[in-house]
Amino acid sequence: MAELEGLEFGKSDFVLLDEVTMEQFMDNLKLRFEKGRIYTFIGEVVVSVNPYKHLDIYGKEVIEDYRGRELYENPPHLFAVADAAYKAMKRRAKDTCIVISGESGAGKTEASKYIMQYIAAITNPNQRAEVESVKNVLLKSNCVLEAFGNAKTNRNDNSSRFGKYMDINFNFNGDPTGGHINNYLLEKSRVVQQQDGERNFHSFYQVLRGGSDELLKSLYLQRDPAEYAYTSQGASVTLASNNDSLCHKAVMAALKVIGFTTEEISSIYKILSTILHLVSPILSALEDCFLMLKFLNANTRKALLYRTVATGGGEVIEKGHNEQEASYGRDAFAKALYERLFAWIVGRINSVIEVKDYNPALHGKNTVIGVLDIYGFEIFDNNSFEQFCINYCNEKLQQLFIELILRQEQDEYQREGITWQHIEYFNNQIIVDLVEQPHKGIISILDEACLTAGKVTDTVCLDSMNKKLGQHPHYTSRKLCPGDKTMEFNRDFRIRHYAGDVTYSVEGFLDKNKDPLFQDFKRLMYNSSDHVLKEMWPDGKMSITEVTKRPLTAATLFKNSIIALVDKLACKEPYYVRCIKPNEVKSPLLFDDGRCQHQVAYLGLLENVRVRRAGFAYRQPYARFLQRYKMTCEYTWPNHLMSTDQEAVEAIVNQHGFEDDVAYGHTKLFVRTPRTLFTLEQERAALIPILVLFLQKVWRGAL
Ligand code: AD9
Ligand code: MG
Repeated sequence: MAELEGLEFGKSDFVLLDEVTMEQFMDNLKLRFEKGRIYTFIGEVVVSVNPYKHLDIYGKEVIEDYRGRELYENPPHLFAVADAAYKAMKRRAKDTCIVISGESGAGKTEASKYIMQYIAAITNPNQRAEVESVKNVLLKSNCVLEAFGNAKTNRNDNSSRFGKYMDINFNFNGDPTGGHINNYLLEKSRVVQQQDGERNFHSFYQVLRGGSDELLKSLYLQRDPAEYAYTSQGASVTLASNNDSLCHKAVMAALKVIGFTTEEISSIYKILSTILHLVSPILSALEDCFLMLKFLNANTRKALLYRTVATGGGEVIEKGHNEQEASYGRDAFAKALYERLFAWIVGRINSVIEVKDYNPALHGKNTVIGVLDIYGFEIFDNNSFEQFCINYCNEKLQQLFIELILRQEQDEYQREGITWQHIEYFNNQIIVDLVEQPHKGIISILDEACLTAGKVTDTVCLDSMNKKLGQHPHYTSRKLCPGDKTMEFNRDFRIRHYAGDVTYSVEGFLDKNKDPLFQDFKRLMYNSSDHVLKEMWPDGKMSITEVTKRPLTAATLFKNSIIALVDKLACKEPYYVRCIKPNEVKSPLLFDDGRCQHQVAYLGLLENVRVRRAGFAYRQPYARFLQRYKMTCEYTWPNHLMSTDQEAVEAIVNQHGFEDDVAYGHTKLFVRTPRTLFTLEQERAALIPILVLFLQKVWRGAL
């Protein structure tokens, strides 16, 4: 077993601080970071600080140290949480989930990968081939999803530009039988536009740099990303920390392991090439791509230059694009091609890992561990629709955290009549409402503007928000606050999020929310004889007159998917990893006090410590506690003569001298520290063989 840490490394659990103050919290966090101890507990929550350097703490021996151990037996680690979630799932047949949160670059994706590696390492001891293959696909899917869904941003060289929730299914043996991935809101605007210093999705650079000469030739591609407008806008085509060429080979290998066919892999790269060529000045190269994807015909050029519209009278007419409309249509097409490609890849992986033929009667209950790695809170210089969605998602997750960790806990103490000093925390429900409330919330106002016929501009929509939300304490804009020069008239609005103020520019909001893609493109793709491409565009089947029903807007679709996600998480036993980014410059040495303190504050970590410290780690109904531990006390074994179960439980507690560590609720016993239960468990384990021997003798008539 790993040595528990000495005091020179600070307190391994924030619950052990002398006083719960921001100062002590920060001192401990900093001390531990400087000593290379990046993980610290708050009870069962792990706080992690990105080390920005390789640490030798994820190897096989370390995995063995944590395997099957109790949380407090080892120093804090992701593996401890992964093991706790796994144990709960296996021993108590509970669905569990691990929610990893923190801002961009805080280390969420790395954490999720270590957690998956841990689960893979401790399962399937008998090396059954079908389980090994499921594990392999689950692990390999990361590499593919990162290639297509991650990009270099100014905050993180490998920033996830989509949210990911992965369910891993287990059989009654505790071995993985399959899984399912949900992806959320890929930042598709990146396909056509990148800020200074940023890149498009990794996949483009990987194929350009790592594809064989033959592949590139067959795709009509030049090797240099600077050749293409979509891969060179951010003027940052190389990654210091990543080798595109090697990654391409790894992705190709992963695609094959997962089970993508040669035809499918070929279609994926043809689509990437087509996207790059959409902005090529050489028309013939673009037409070659269309040919390659088998949709070049008389309609192709028409789809790019015209749009078919249904008039009010049901007549169908063709309308020529002006230059601006044509390039708008082209960009929308490029974004949609990539988005559909990504969604299709996720769906294809799911089709391989989904649990097939699971028979609960035969295999026992199918349980799940969910791992959530979703974009953290974002505050950029320029915040647009994407940041609005991402930050709304974080509000929802914070709400879940409050609900599960802060509120339910306190509610239960109250219900059970335990003396309890209520702990104040900021409840962000009011901000969630500001965004999602029907009729009154920002999303509703946006949708209404999108549905209104005629020219409703972003500015008109902003006016409407100002009118409806002017009184809201978490909403403001320059019009409402004319003296505030940090916002622009008729363009900006500001939300006071739980994590801080964010100013959004409303420019482009309506367009991104409507997310229109002319039906002509969809039909064209659907009619391609490239099966893979066709599969991505099932809605291209509809005729123009069928399309009149308006699809849901991007914000509403996102809202619905996040509400479904929260529902999914809420019915599982949650485990939390709270990631902190120590500095803005990716340095392993720098602990930026201000930045860290800000994150600790908005993640609600101090409140978390307070609730935890005042609270009780374990609780059990009296009858269950008694059933399990009655053998450890002479007054309760084999049966007690007291008038209630509670009295019998008191007898056990008193005999062991645990009086100060427990409280008696109306129906349950509350235990403050895990060590108490651990001692009882050990005693029970030591007694069982003696009891078995005793019972065997009774049966044999020897006694
Ligand atoms: V984003 O919201 O997707 O932009 P993440 O996912 O929170 O962000 P990520 O896990 O990608 O951040 O971490 C950023 C970088 O920090 C990684 O590429 C590593 O270089 C570095 N990192 C993070 N965690 C660790 C770690 N445990 N050990 C070493 C780490 N380096
Ligand atoms: Mg990430």
